[in-house]
Amino acid sequence: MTIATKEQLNAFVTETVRTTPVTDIHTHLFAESFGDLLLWGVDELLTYHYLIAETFRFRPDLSYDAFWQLSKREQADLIWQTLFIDHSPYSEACRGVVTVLNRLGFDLSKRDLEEYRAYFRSISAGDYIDRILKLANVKTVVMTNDPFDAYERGKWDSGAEQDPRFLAALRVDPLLNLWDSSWSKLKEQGYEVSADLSGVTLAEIRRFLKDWIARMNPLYMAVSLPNDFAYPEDSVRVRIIDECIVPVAREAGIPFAMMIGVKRKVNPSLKDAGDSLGKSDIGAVERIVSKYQDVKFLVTMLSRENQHELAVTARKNRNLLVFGCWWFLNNPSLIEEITRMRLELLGGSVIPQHSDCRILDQLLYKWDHSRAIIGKVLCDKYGDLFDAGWRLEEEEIRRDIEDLLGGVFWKFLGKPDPAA
Ligand code: RAT
Ligand code: ZN
Repeated sequence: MTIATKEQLNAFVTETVRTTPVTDIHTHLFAESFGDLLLWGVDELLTYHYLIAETFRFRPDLSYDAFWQLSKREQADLIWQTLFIDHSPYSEACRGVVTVLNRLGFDLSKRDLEEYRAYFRSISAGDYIDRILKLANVKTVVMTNDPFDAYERGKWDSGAEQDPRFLAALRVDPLLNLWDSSWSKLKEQGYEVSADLSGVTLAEIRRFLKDWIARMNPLYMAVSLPNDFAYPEDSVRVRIIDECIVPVAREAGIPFAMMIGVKRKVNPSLKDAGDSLGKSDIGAVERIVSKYQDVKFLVTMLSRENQHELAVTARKNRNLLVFGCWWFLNNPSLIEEITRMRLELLGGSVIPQHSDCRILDQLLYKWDHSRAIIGKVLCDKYGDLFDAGWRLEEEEIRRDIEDLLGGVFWKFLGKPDPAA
């Protein structure tokens, strides 16, 4: 049906973005068969590392050690008191908890943490996964799978049943960022590697990657890179990228995802909450993607300052697909600015958002909040076309939105969407 008025247009776009199921291309969520790796429930929500950082800002009296010695439940109590009772929870991470509790149907007027906890004791992980995926309207989530994690390796080794809603991504950070300590872990897994990359080391790293690709069937390999990531460079990291990651990505026909711009542990006392960001050199991205035009790269950058040049670089390299508003960018004002700019430069050849959820429940807020902004930006973009006399069919809008929320990813992979 042809859209006849601006009002109809806005209503249709908003509703379609709200109701189109999502493929969430980067999360830290796990299927139920991964046991303790799957985090869910209100105590996990409250102890999300984003909220831990915010709590310390209001509590100069609280020592880091004292906080870390508390049980998870005590930490959650303290965070609830500090961020939700002593102050109003309008930071994005706090607002996220409010959205989740509201979407679960809790009475927020009572602010009764015990009542929320009672619900989580009453439901099984399996039922909760079903409930959240349905409520969030997320059809597939991509996990972050770490073959260096002994607990997770055990889960893969035990051949636990696969859940088709949770797909794998092979994360290789230890290989590229911590080779000095990870080479010996590879050796323990039976690979003939040495610290100085001599002998058969590079071939053995390739064997390691191929073995894990065979076991996990990952959609891509992924790494987070520091803000001073350089390419080319005479370094262990770049040798492993050039001689292991790139050839294996090419052979397996899967992309290499680079998440660039992290400054790890600027405040180690904050543990997971202690990482920061820095502006990176877009030249490094330009050089690697143009050198390997037969390899696909998924790239997201953490600094706001890199966003425009990253979008322009994607215009020049079709093997580069920009994705998501990552981590410190996953805030409404920045999502709006970045999404608007990307759609203006790249049309719909972009993945506007991923959730980065660490806790299952967060799917509700990360997607609710992002969908609202993506919808708003699309209303403006389609509205501009409408004003210029371009008439749109509902089917065309539906197609575009399905692409933005998953189709673009699957087409880039060259694979059919298994949940389509
Ligand atoms: O967003 C986060 O939770 C970060 O701590 C990181 O996990 C980041 O997203 C990453 O994948 O390294
Ligand atoms: Zn992440």
